[in-house]
Amino acid sequence: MFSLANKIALVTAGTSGIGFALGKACAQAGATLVINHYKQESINTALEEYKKLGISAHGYLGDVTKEDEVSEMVTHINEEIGVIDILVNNAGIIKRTPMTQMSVSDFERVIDIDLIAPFIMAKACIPGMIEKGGGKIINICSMMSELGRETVSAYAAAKGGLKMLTKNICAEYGANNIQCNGIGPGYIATEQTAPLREVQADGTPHPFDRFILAKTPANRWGMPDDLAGPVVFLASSASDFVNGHILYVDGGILAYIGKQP
Ligand code: NAP
Ligand code: GCO
Repeated sequence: MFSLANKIALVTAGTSGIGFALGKACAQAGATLVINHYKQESINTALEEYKKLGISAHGYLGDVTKEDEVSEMVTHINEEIGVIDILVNNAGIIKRTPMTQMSVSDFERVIDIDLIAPFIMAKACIPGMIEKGGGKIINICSMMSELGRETVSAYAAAKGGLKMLTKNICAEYGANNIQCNGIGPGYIATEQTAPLREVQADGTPHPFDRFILAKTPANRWGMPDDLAGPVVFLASSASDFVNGHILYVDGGILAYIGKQP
């Protein structure tokens, strides 16, 4: 029931970080892997990395915030590879600025990529899924789908909205055998969180690094591969009766008040 054989999985920004780990997991579970990015160079590099793992993935160029590019990309994938069975909305950015200092354009950019793009991608993929008799949509949410934190107002608003978009796709298309769920990663060691883990000039850990370890019962940062099992579960028939759920893969952060300093 955890096999993805004969399924076509599209991972947006499946080129690095969490996206690469999600793509690798889907491919190693048997899926035909399709990755997307808005830079051809990123696609080319990633395809080489997948090849080193024995995975022959397909790459398609497109900025997920642009509906025309997404529509063209999905049409090409459906024609050249096959109708997409599994959509993983992974592409995302964060801007860390105190809200009163954040420009409206910066706020809008985060919303565009982290919330509106998953809407655009799902809107493009759902008709094919319905025709095919069903599908899986997995939205990459966040701790910030549940919690606020200083400087990440746009990101929290987007990821909170993504949680509710996930539930609404479930509500609207569950009858078409489409399961739409989210994965809420905790703090994962990728490029995106590198600034929060930078060793200080005096050689001591970043204060935020210490903070997250104190907030995480697992007492470690997550690694992208910690998300492999969860994504295969939600992409496979093992989760056919799971819908509108956000699966938090956070080492226990959301369950824990935090270690006493
Ligand atoms: P990352 O290393 O920054 O990767 C994000 C990817 O999205 C980058 O390749 C980025 O490309 C790409 N991207 C940005 N805008 C795009 C667009 N318009 N079209 C296509 N691709 C675009 O981040 P990550 O840590 O792997 O995070 C991946 C996802 O997990 C994000 O949605 C993030 O919010 C979420 N998440 C991360 C963590 C964590 O702790 N790392 C925790 C919870 C959730 P460029 O970098 O080249 O612009
Ligand atoms: C931050 C981090 C977080 C993580 C992730 C946690 O600045 O707080 O970047 O937002 O990326 O979303 O789940």
